[in-house]
Amino acid sequence: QAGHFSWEKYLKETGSTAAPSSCFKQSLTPPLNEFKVGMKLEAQDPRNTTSTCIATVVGLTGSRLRLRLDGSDNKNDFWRLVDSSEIQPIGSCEKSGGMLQPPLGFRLNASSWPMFLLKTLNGAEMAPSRIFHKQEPPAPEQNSFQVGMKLEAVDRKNPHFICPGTVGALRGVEVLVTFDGWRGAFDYYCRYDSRDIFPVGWCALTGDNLQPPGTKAVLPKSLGTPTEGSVETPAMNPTPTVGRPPGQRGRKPGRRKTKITGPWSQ
Ligand code: MLZ
Repeated sequence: QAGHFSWEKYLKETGSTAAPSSCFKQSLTPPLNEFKVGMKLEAQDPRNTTSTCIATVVGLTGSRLRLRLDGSDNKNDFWRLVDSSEIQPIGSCEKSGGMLQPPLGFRLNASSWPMFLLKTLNGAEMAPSRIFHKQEPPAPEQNSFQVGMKLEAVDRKNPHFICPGTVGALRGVEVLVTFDGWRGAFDYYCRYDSRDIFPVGWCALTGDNLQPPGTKAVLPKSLGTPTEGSVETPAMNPTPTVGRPPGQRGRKPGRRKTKITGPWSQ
């Protein structure tokens, strides 16, 4: 498709290499997503991980589900891989002797939870257990990432986005994920076996939509670190300048009118 990001060209253009898939806790062939919007399942409350709640699939994106906890609002959606150990079929919690909990921020009085639960599950379309994946892929034995390797990573501030990134540093079992073309506001450290990082080509395989790199230059260390929100700096390799006429400097890429296509676009 025209204007779409091509890793092949980008890697060549930037003289970089992709992190080998053996570095990741992801299956070599992405897990099949057979869920449908509207299906209900059990999920760990991301804001209160000791409770198991009822969630509804409100969207599908590649091998991921967009989930919303029943009884919560629409401002706290979260995304899970279909092979995540944090989701399970309805009934699993009870089977293991647990009790389904209201989500953090339950919009009704806590005393109305049992009735709410009853009504929520009555006639609900429950995701069949056969579409869940038995287990998560095994974690690699050790952190084998190297600084400079390219990957695809969930933007944790905008978790619906998976973006091209680079390993910026290593810290024991942790990896610093940096986002290409962004100055650092979205960077995070995660464990090497995080489910939020993927090998180059993952989105192309799953059909999830990979964002193109941003357009902000990253200054070399010798020139100092630009402060957040500072004026656009002159682009330096491998930062793209294409599609950013001087009059548009500072425009947020998310709101640009013209698509930015780097030399790595097909
Ligand atoms: N709305 C935001 C999206 C930034 C996404 C960055 N991903 C690494 C913006 O345009 O600032």
